[in-house]
Amino acid sequence: MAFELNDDRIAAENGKRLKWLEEDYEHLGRQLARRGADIERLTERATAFRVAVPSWGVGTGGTRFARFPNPGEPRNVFEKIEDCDVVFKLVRTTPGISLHIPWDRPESAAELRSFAEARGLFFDSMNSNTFEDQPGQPRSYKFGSLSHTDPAVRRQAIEHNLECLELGVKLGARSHTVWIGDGGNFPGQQHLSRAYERYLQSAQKIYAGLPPDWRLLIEHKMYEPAFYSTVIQDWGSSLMAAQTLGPKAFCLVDLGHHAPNVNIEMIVARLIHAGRLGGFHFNDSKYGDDDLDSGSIDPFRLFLIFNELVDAEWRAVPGLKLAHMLDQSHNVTDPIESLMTSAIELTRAYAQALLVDRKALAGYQETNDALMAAQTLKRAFTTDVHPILARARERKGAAIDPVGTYRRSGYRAECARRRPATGPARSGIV
Ligand code: RM4
Ligand code: MN
Ligand code: MN
Repeated sequence: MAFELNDDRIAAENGKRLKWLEEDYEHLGRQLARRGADIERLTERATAFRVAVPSWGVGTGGTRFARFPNPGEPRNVFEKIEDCDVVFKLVRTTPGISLHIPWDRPESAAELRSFAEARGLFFDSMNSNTFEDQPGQPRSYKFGSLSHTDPAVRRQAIEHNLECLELGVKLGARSHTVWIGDGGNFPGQQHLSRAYERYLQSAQKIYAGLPPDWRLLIEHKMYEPAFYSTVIQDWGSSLMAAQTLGPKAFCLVDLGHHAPNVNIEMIVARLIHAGRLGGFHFNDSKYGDDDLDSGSIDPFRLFLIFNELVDAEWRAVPGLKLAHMLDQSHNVTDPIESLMTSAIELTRAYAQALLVDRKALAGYQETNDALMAAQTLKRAFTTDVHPILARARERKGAAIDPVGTYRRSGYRAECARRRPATGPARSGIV
């Protein structure tokens, strides 16, 4: 099939589905009106929802056992942006791209920026990488980076982060995400307090280099690659660090970075209370940092997280400005399909959270009516908001059926022709 994926193609595909969508939308609109909800208002909010895609998410991921690449994988940052553009065209929720440096370090920042902007895309948060060694790098991160015992290693890690800021300014980014793999595998290997203090001193130097309108996002992770202790292991360490650094430092919650069964929506609520919730890396997991597609394992948890965010909006919590990003590793799917589906799942959780009858919920909470309070959330969660999401996409010129439209476009086959495999590429994914 000849490759074709442009606005006309999407509109033609949409034309075949419009009548059914209108029927479903009208029906849902009548149902919601009976509940006192205005479907048009919900559709507007769903239309405005945005999440950034990770540049590292368009290549096939891998585990420490193997990587099974798809045909036509992107071979450089420009090809990654072409794939991000396809995701964007089909869902129109993902104009932002989060870059990982040095994986995506461009030769010319200006060229990369105009390549993205010509497609209506922009650069969201920058991500530094001091969790692996790059070829030719003078000092090793084997025993840590920002918290390393050797000041020369710390300096190298700080400088890398400052380089990310400099590059980010040229690319038009506005925030920088720092996740470190520092930690230990053995009790006693690291002095737990001193390692944290060294991290804070290094982070202060990065913070001091932040451009005035930027935010520093601190990402915690319980374990991996260090398996006994991790320097920024939880939201407590992250919050203390943000508070120590200053008002431009915030905490980033990656959904996969907690112990199983941890109540992440509680963490979200606490960070909102502290005025330090800065953003998310969305993904889903069953056991650890599985980086599975958002909403694929526990959509109710995702809904409960969005419930906290919508509640904060409803309470008009000041200063809440969140960086929504996907951080996933696609091992068995076409990454473009996973990213589109995940962006839709997030919008779904958001639309469902908007449907919570907050006045009723507050009343049930006040009177300790546990059953009805829970039912109020469940009622919103069990509403099939598909017509709202499809309508929002169709109005933006995106696809009513993104995966179907993508598959019929022949894009992957075209990529396989244009981008012959370059050998057994490394995963570039942790
Ligand atoms: C880490 C963490 C970071 C991501 C790397 C690739 O586990 O989630 O956000 O940049 O993986
Ligand atoms: Mn992450
Ligand atoms: Mn992770």
